[in-house]
Amino acid sequence: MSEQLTVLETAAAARIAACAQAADVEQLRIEYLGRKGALTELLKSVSSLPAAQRPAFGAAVNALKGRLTALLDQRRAALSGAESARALEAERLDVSLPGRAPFAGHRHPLSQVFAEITDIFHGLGYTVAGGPDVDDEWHNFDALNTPADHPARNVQDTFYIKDRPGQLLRTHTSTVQIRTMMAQRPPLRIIAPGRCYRRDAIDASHLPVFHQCEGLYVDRGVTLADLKATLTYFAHQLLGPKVRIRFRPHFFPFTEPSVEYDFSCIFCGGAGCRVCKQSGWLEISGAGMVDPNVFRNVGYDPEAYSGFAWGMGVERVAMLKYGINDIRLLYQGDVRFLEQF
Ligand code: 2U9
Repeated sequence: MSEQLTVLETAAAARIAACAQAADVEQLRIEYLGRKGALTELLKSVSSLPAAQRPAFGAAVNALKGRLTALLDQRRAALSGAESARALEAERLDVSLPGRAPFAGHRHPLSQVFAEITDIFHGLGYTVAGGPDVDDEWHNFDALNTPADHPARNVQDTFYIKDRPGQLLRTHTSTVQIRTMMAQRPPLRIIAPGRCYRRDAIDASHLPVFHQCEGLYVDRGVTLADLKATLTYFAHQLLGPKVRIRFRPHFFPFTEPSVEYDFSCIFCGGAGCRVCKQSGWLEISGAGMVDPNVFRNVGYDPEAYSGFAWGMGVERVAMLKYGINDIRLLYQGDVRFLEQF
């Protein structure tokens, strides 16, 4: 009998040691110690033995049961340790790797230029003024001393609102300065950034909807020297201290005298390159001393007050600043283009 137990124990120990998974150990526990297991059956058979042998055989089976239970527990513990080690290894994270920065986006280059222009003029004491995109001929043309036969008034150049006589989409933000002057007495220092509309055919430098930032300074004794100093300061703040500015005589109905102003080319320093078409200068826009007729139209006394005004196309400034050669790129929403700025 005890030989039979030794054989069973040797086989069971070998099988337990060979288990590769916790489930195999459980299978062996059932096989040996379960309700119909080998050891359980042996214990049941005790009653069929001669009475003299029963106590020793029962004790031997119970002792074997204890040893097999211990072997099964050890193997199960060893396997669950190995299994969780394998699971941990599979989930291993290298916490020392640099993180992936989330794509946060940034301001559109046009908005960046708007913010820069606004900041610079804030620093000079200007406030931002706004007005409606849909305005009327008086604010857009008449008040600005633009004659009735001026070509800019043509339906080929200006978007008039159907069925609303005299109403139009403003062609410049000068309407904002007119409205502000009508509402406030001098001194006045305002910039008027905003959307404008012109019936232009779309090409690399024109869009029918674009943005301007205009400025107006009215007080007693304001001169062209103030205008020149202001735009020079602006150029230095926007593009750096080496940029030079030049003025060329021009004509606008709303300013007298009028000028066009250029900045020295930021790409070649003025030596001449492809961007400035070898001229050394980048044409920015126009400016001038407010025409006395404009002052009369809004009820300001031109004998008491003088002022200067300037305009600039914000897309043009952005294109010059960032070296962009096609205005349409600013409106295509292509992230590969936009993320460069
Ligand atoms: C008032 C009086 C005068 C605003 C001015 C310009 C010259 C100018 C251009 C900017 C880019 C047109 O769209 S653009 O090509 N503008 O050259 N603008 S003086 O003069 C004013 C404005 C308001 C009451």
